[in-house]
Parts: sequence; C-alpha cells; structure tokens
Amino acid sequence: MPFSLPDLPYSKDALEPFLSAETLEYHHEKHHNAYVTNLNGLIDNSAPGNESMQDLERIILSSEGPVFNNAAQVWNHTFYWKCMKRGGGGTPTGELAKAIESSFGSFEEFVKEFTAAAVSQFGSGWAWLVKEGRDLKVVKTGNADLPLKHGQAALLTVDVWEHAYYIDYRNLRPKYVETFLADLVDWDFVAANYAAAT
Ligand code: MN3
Repeated sequence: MPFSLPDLPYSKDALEPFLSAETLEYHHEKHHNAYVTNLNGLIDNSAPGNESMQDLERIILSSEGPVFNNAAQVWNHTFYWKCMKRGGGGTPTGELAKAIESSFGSFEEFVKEFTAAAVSQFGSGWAWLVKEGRDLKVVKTGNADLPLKHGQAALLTVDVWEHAYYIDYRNLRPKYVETFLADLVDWDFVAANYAAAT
C-alpha cells in the first residue's frame, strides 16, 4: 500500500488570520502532497508496511538521498500541522513548563532561543524543541533533516521553508515565527510529546 496524504487536523481556514486558508491549501495539498507522491514513486509499494508513521520512521532511519528527503518531509509536515491549533499560543503548563524552565531558565528564554534558531536557519529548514536524554534543547535542521535522525525526540517544530509563510508574511520570517509562538502553538500536543518521550 502506498503512503497517503493525512488530512489536516483542522479546517483550512482554522488558523486565520495568522495563517490563511490559501497558505494551508498550497502547503498541504501541493507541497506536503508532493512529498507523499514523490516518496511513493521511489519505494516498492507492492508489499504491505508503507502506511503508518512507524513505517515512515523505519524508512527515514534506513535511507539517505531522495527517499530520505521525501520520507522525512512527509513526517515533518504531518508533525508540523499538529503543532498548531485555532486559539493556540500562550504558555505551556504542568511538567512541560517545569522542564522548559529547568532547561532554559525561563519560558521567555526558550522563546528567545527558538526564535533565534528559526530566524537564523539559512535557507530552507526547521526549528525544533527536542528532548535529548534528560534535557530539552532547541535545534535547527536544514532542508528535510529531523531530530529522529539524531537520536532526539521532537516535541515542537516550525517550518521555515519560504512556502510556509511567503503568502501571508512575504519575506518577514521573524514575524511569522513570532506569530507561530504567540498565536498558533498547540502546547497540549507538545506536552503529550514530552510525556511520551519521558
Ligand atoms: Mn513545508
């Protein structure tokens, strides 16, 4: 079975006015879908086991080059959509909030580090909050690269490829990242990822 494009976890206009329905339509139905289509064209789909996120992770860990790039981008986008929700933003609570304070000193310091990583990633890529061992870290990756390939658990990501923000923010990546943190992050999803990684 080939991989299929997962539905967005909300309607296309759910993140307005921060990310437009036009952005979500292009980003999900064109960009994300192209990675799925490309991946299916590169792998053997005659056998079962090319359907789930676990199957995708197995391919990511065992491949390089075009297969890795497309498989990783399918994973990254599926994860990225879940990192946002209508009415998101604000601050984390509970164990995740404690872990962020312990690793970064304060939530404000985490925001500074995450923003700096997202804004300074040269060209296309991603900024992440990850868990590595007992510590939380902010990291950035180029192109399709992702924490899974480096033994880290992804907790949160922002897509800083231009296609993620150009329709709504043009060249203003810092404004997009600021809005992502202030108005879009689904901290419940991040907390669930932290609990699963602990
Ligand atoms: Mn993208």
